[in-house]
Amino acid sequence: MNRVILLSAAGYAALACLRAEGPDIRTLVGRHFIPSGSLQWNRCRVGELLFGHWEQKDGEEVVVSLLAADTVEIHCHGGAVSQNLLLNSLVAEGCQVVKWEDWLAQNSGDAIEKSAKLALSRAKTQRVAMILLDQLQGALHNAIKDVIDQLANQDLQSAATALESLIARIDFGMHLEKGWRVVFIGSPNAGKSSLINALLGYQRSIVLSKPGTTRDVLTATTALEGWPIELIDTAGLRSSNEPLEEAGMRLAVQEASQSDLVLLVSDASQDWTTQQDRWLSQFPNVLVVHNKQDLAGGRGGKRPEGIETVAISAEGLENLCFQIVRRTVGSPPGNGVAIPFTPGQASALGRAYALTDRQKAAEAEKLLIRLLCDENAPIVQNT
Ligand SMILES: Nc1nc2c(ncn2[C@@H]2O[C@H](COP(=O)(O)OP(=O)(O)OP(=O)(O)O)[C@@H](O)[C@H]2O)c(=O)[nH]1
Ligand SMILES: [Mg+2]
Repeated sequence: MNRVILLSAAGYAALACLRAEGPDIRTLVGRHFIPSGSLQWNRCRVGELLFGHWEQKDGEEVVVSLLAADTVEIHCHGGAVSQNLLLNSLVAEGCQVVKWEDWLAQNSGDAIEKSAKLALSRAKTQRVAMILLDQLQGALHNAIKDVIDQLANQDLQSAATALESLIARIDFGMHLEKGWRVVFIGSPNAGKSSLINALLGYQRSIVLSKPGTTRDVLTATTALEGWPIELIDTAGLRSSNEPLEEAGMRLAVQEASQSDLVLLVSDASQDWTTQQDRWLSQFPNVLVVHNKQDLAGGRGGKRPEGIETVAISAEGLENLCFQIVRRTVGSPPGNGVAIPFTPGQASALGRAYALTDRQKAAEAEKLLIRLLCDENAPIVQNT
């Protein structure tokens, strides 16, 4: 069966890449591809690529590469019109369209490799991609394989220690794809939205000198030190009779309790309040920001330790970024380290550790073998 797979993400790339494969694919492509110059498609050798046009001499520009006798890769403009033109021509020739996720699943070695490829396609930053690439190249696979060997040798102590260090990296790994959530809370007008805008470098939140400007929860993702971080702007917290504003504040507290870090933004030109003390103790991971230092003039009474900023001039923002990363990402693992990065891996490692603890080496071993294999692999039966 001849088939075609759109490998590049729609709308994101300047170029699109289609893979076409099957016993007749060379002939089918040849009916639509017109090479430029003197080169001929039927003389093209494996490994060569040709530039030309699709359907007509002045048609869509394409680069066609013969990867194998039955595999062709076609590159065209990244827009939907160009991609669809090529796809439709091949579908009209009887090619089956295969989703790239399915093609990837069929062409990946083990379950971890498959998950790493999928996660890589969604990586928001290069730094995250590098870590997933390590896993794709076998870092996690090898670490699990070592534990399997230790369990097979009845070395439960070493297996448990190795599992403990893998489990310690789960929290980090689970954030790679979704990023870390940082919620900005504080009194109205303290400068929460201004700080977020300054960190993002553009006007995303609504900033006005009237207290109560932000009434909803606004989220923007950015990269700090190469890590994906979600900055969440909330409504200023104060007593209000306005239902809309009250709803906004409820959302703010809800967001804060589900975040990785709460930034308690205060106006340094105002006194520190007992209400702010209450927020400080309400959330487990809070970082205090004393904003509006330009207006503070040594006022503000006794204040807890925190970061001093001036949102409107970006003063103190470098330190703020640094502290946000330290308090969320922490100290990232070095190159080539094994990192579990999916909920399935996390749960299997946790269960294997519990089994090791109960001296059930054989069961733990089976579970980890299953983790390396595809879910449906017949090698090991479900325990
Ligand atoms: N002088 C000075 N003004 C600031 C600073 N940060 C923010 N502002 C100003 O303070 C006002 C309120 O800022 P916002 O960022 O809207 O405050 P907010 O905390 O988001 O307010 P709400 O959404 O109402 O809770 C705006 O006029 C800002 O320009 C600062 O560091 N110094
Ligand atoms: Mg605001």
